[in-house]
Amino acid sequence: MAAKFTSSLGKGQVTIVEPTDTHYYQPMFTLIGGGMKTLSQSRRPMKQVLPSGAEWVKDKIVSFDPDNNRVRTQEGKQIEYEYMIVASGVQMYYERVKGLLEALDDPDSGVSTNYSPHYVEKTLKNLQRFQQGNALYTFPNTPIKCGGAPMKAVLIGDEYLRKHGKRDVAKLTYCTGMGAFFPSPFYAEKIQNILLGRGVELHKNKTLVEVDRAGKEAVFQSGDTTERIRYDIMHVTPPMGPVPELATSPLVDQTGYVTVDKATLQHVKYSNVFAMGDCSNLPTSKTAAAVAAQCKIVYDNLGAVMTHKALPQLYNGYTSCPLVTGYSKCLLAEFDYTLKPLETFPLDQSKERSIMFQLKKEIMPLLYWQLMLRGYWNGPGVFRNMFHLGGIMKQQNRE
Ligand code: UQ1
Repeated sequence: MAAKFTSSLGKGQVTIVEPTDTHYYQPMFTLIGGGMKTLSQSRRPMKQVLPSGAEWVKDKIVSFDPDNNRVRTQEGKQIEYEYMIVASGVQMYYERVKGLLEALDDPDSGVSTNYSPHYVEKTLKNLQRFQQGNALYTFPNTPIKCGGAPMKAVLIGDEYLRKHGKRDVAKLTYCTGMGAFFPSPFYAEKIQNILLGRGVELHKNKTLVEVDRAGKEAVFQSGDTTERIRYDIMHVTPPMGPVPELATSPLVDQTGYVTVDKATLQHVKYSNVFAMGDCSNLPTSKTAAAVAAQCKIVYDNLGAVMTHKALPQLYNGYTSCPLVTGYSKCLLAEFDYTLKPLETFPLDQSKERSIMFQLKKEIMPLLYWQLMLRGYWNGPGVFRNMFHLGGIMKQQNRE
């Protein structure tokens, strides 16, 4: 968004408040955990990815004061704005699972998570060291970013163990704290069949609450009952939530996410504020693909606010999950607020395909670095419309 608005408004008109030095292409983390990419391929210096015409304040916002159009930073700066886009993402809350951080920090614990650059490389190490026994995979009871990633970890783990002759001495178990395996029922059924076909034991409504590193046991809660499951290796998806600085601000609802109109992405109370991506309360799945589609909405609608025009764009909730199912195949789920498929390509995307794997592994990173970060990628809507012109029709929003 900074790149887009720097182009249209000119040099010095955009300020980015961003405390970190390094930008990660996080969608690559799943592949790093499987040894298909390296951590260094996923990162760039922040300076290199921010638009040169924008001012970078390398500091952290500690409080939002939207009634006075200003924010305060950790170093004590007050920054005033005419318009603001909030895009702070979500934060990991490791400490909500007792013993989790200690287990992640212990190189020999067998516990990892693909959700962090600090721990993602452990996922591959754990698979390499694994001899036999239980491989556990968890999903918390909070909304998370990339809801497909915990399943990608188990499917890649399964194929790794098969390739190395260890699958028949391994028991793979997947436990989610949620009541469903995937938000879109259409894809949920396909994905559940893939997991069952690979011999993965599946549990719903089972939340990881403690990691007992010494006893190599994971403690789960379902309703009032607790259960201990032994693990040899475990991939944990930590609970996630809004950043605390935002959660205590006037911008959010009781869940801590920024209250925006689900179609226009404009804040419901402060008309000069927009939010996008994971920090918003948009009722869609938190993915980079969703953000890509939201770029056009926010750019055009905020542009209209600046020029006192009616808001022209409405977001349909588009989101996408390239569900990598191993070392060569991928199912490309795409859906909107209705949760029904809204697919780009004129083929059945709910099938595992190697072309989709190549799209995920080779094309998406290029598209992200070269186009999206420069303000030139607004999601695949143009391609979807193109493919569906001229009779290459596939029924959209299938029941
Ligand atoms: C996408 O736009 C996007 O954002 C850059 C992703 O994040 C990495 C994706 O994974 C996907 C699948 C899309 C959607 C793009 C196409 C071509 C379907």
